[in-house]
Amino acid sequence: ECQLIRWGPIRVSQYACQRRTTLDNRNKIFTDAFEVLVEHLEFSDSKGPCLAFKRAASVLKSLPSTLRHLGDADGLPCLGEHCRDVLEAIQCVISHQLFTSVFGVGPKTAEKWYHRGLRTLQEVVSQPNVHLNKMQRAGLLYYRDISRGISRAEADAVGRIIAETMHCISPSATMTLTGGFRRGKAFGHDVDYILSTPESGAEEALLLRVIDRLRYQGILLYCDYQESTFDKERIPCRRFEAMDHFPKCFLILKLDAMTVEDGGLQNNPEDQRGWRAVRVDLVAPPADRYAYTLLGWTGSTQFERDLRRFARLERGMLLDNHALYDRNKSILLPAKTEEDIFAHLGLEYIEPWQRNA
Ligand code: 8DG
Ligand code: MN
Ligand code: MN
Repeated sequence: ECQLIRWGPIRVSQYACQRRTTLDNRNKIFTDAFEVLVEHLEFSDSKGPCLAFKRAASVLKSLPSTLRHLGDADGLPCLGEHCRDVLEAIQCVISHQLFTSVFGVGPKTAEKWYHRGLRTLQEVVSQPNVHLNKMQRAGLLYYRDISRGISRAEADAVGRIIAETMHCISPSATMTLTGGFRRGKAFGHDVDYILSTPESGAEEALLLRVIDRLRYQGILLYCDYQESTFDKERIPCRRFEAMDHFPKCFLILKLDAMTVEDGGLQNNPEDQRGWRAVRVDLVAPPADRYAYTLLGWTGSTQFERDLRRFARLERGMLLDNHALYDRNKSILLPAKTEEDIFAHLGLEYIEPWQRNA
């Protein structure tokens, strides 16, 4: 009689013919990865671990539950050290993706939670000794809505609400769609807008009043306001800074279904609330910084990174959301439009929808 290894309440054989394996694979995320590795190895000369990976994947397919912790694999047949390393790497990546998908959670927090043995958002919420800041609490509270993505129709509805609110305060203020939607994306994780006043200096007050009015309308679910730290004397910045110094806010707004043009919210069909939460970013640069901010906030992140790298390495210039500086001539280069900045850099103009790098 061959050996059936005890694994929790069940016994697992090393032979597939002694296991019951249905199509209901609870460990698909791992078995897919093992199968990719096998295909990769079959191309190269090191076919050695191929069979081991195939056996490991097969054992995982037979299990009644998902392996969340490395220790869950203890006692399983066909899962040697090499296979367990692969398993652990995948578990780590999955947790990282899940945790950083929460508004307010970055790589450091994600790593901390992973090392504390947390694997699901349910576990994070129900652990009494996990400290959550205000942003993370909001991120978890509205997680289902926020992780669903925003459609173009919803983004347009958000735009109409902000524009109306802003024009009540200041008829001459302007609003520009930026971020992924400006690049033509059909879905986004948030909606990004630049608010601007014709005269430099009035923008921060405008942004604060817009936030106040959104709160008064009862649609401000969360607001992280970051005041201006912009100092004209300190440009250009020597170091690369991911964040700019302009007044901005990271919001969660309550979007009513009635305000969405095609009537459709990106909600679950069983969701009958008639509203959803949406992430909205607003930034308010001084009027003379508008072009740099528009270029910086339009993205994509990789496009921006390479634009700055090109400026530095090919032109000896420093570009950020605040300014463009020519190091050789020691002058700041003025720009009213994105076209002006491309021209200063000696680059052909690239349209926003061509910046999805
Ligand atoms: P998505 O929302 O559809 O996922 O894509 P996205 O619109 O390209 O990404 P994003 O995370 O909304 O960021 C839009 C751009 O804004 C991106 O290129 C980075 C840029 N950005 C800055 N400064 C700042 C800042 O201070 N905070 C944030 N969140 N983004 C900034 O240039
Ligand atoms: Mn965006
Ligand atoms: Mn954004």
